[in-house]
Amino acid sequence: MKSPSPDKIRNVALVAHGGAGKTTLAEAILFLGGSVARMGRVDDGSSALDYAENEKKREISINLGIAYGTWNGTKINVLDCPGYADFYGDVRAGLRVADSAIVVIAAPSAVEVGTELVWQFLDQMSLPRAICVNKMDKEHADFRKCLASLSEMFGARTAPVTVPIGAANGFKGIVDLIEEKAYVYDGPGKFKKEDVPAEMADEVAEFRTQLIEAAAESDETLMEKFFGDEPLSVDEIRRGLREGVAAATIVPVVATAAGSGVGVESLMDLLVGVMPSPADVPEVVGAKPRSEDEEKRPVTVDAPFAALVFKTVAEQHVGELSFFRVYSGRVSSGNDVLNATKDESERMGQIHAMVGRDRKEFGEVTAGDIAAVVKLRVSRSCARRTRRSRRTSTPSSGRRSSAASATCTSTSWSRSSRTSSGSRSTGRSRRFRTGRRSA
Ligand SMILES: Nc1nc2c(ncn2[C@@H]2O[C@H](COP(=O)(O)OP(=O)(O)OP(=O)(O)O)[C@@H](O)[C@H]2O)c(=O)[nH]1
Ligand SMILES: [Mg+2]
Repeated sequence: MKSPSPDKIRNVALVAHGGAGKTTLAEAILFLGGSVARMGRVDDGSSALDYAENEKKREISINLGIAYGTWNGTKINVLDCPGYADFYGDVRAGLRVADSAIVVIAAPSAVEVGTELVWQFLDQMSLPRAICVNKMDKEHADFRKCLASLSEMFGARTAPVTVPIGAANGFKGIVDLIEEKAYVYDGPGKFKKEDVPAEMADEVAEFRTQLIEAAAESDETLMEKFFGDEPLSVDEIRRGLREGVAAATIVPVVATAAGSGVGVESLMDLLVGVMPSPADVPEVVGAKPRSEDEEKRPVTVDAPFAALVFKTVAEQHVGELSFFRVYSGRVSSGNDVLNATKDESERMGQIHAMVGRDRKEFGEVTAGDIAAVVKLRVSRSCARRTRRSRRTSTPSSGRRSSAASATCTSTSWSRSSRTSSGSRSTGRSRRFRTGRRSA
């Protein structure tokens, strides 16, 4: 397996109040994304992500779950964050390497304390986000109430992209407002695509106008079309939303019942068509080892290697497994890289793509992607690595090329001024603080 190009990757964190359905949603994404043969469940211990014994026993997520699915040729790396406050360390770890987040809320409860907390985290990190109103099949589920609660709590400009057909026992599926089609479900991935039900015509027209207006506001040419009463194409709506999400002026909303896989396809369409890829976010800025100089690393495969280890776990029969995100360049098993925190050389062990506990061998990991490597000698979570140049691959050679010596250090996210065109910028820069030990 090899990484796709950065524009074909989405690194998305699922965050929420405890029990809102993040892991269930992630399981549906893995199933529809072709990574698991059957959709795992938290309740019967078959979850691919909540696989630790104490997670199975308590039926909650304790660790950050990391897995991927593929949708329309795009690799979606899912970072399933725990919901309970005791485990917020792992939420931070997941958000640190995500390019966007899905905030899951349980439809019967709407915004909860944990929703407010994760929203604050996302604000601090200026992370683009969408909202998933889940559990639409449960009693007291009320989509409009959730939208009102979101606006009231966060003042967010929400733009529903899908709306539910019915609620609670009467929940049948969703209407995709971009496509103007109804998806009537009969289990995960099993649906009939139909015309919008006649009784929902007014509601759909109202929400669709809101959506198109929100999308058009992000782009002058789209705005002209909107005021000229010209219809916007599916691609134009997605383009407008993409720019609005990146500029943090729009928060798209989808309705799901993740437990039965309802509405998850549209969420995956949103991830691929609207949410930012690693190529859409500004290049990383790092501090050169042994110097106060900064160096920028573009998110391209040909740039020197820079990565961040964001989580280290001890796995039975495997040993220590370190999850890392590549910010620039490429790396394969057997490469020598520099741990810039400790100023020591590190040989990359076997690299894997993870689906919860299951591993798939990874040939080469490139810019923007996330993978796991076994048994690193010196690197632990939050250590940063750059590729050692060929000249320095033997410990005795002692010098590094300047290209290889620039490094990414600990992250401090800050908002950057957007480009005047507003395009391709998420409105945040990735700055890596210079708080590193002197060499
Ligand atoms: N009826 C219904 N139940 C759901 C749905 N999604 C999740 N659940 C149930 O809600 C409970 C919690 O689901 P999880 O997926 O573990 O929620 P979570 O947000 O990952 O929980 P933590 O990670 O522990 O915060 C489980 O019993 C799920 O089966 C849904 O769409 N409908
Ligand atoms: Mg969970």
